[in-house]
Amino acid sequence: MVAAARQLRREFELIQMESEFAVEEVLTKISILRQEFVRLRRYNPIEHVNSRVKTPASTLHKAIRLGVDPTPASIREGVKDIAGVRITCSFIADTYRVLDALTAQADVRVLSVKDYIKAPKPNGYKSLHALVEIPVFLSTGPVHVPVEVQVRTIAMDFWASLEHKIHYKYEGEVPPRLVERLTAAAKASERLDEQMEGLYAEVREAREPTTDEDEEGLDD
Ligand code: 0O2
Repeated sequence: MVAAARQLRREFELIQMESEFAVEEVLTKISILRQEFVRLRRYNPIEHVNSRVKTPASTLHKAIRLGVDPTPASIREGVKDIAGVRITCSFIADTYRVLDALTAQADVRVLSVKDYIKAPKPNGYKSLHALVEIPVFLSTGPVHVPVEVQVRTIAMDFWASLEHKIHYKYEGEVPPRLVERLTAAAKASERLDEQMEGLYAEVREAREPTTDEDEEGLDD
């Protein structure tokens, strides 16, 4: 009994450890892409990057919510977002640009892509989600670990983090007046993104870069 419990704990620790390594791999990839953009194109499309690995308790909670058997084997099969990386970009065009550059890499296997920018969730949530699989090289050989990558603009991120707080505060039962105001705020953030992108395009045109490599960043 004790041996079985120890074995179970070890397997959960392994899932946790592999997820942490996979996050490190993705963060390295993003850092390299960011540096390449800055050094060769003098443009930084990435504002900031966050990552997290779900705790075993939160993973179990998610497994139960999804109806996945709370065993290590079933969790590996059924809970794909234990590792998560969120990239916040300046402009909408950058979100697609960055995700394309990341998912085009030979060792990144794309399992699914959800475009909540083109098709926002009914509550107004916008973001690009890609579920990718990354090889992590352990002493025992490679393991392929899923990572959920979310890419969004600063305005989308601002809205999502507030919505997340409200959602948790009301445990999912958000009062209709707040839902209404959140929907209005989502529309406002959409307009802000459009205005910022328009402004940026105008500044870029005024600077008249001749090639993609000549592109000038405003902030780097
Ligand atoms: P956390 O704490 O951020 O990890 P599922 O993965 O089954 O829960 P779904 O809809 O199939 O749900 O997956 P989807 O659409 O890819 O969304 C998964 C993650 O996107 C969520 O993870 C959130 O991080 C984010 N997300 C999705 N919808 C919303 C939303 O309406 N508001 C906000 N603020 N975030 C959202 P978790 O595991 O739910 O949470």
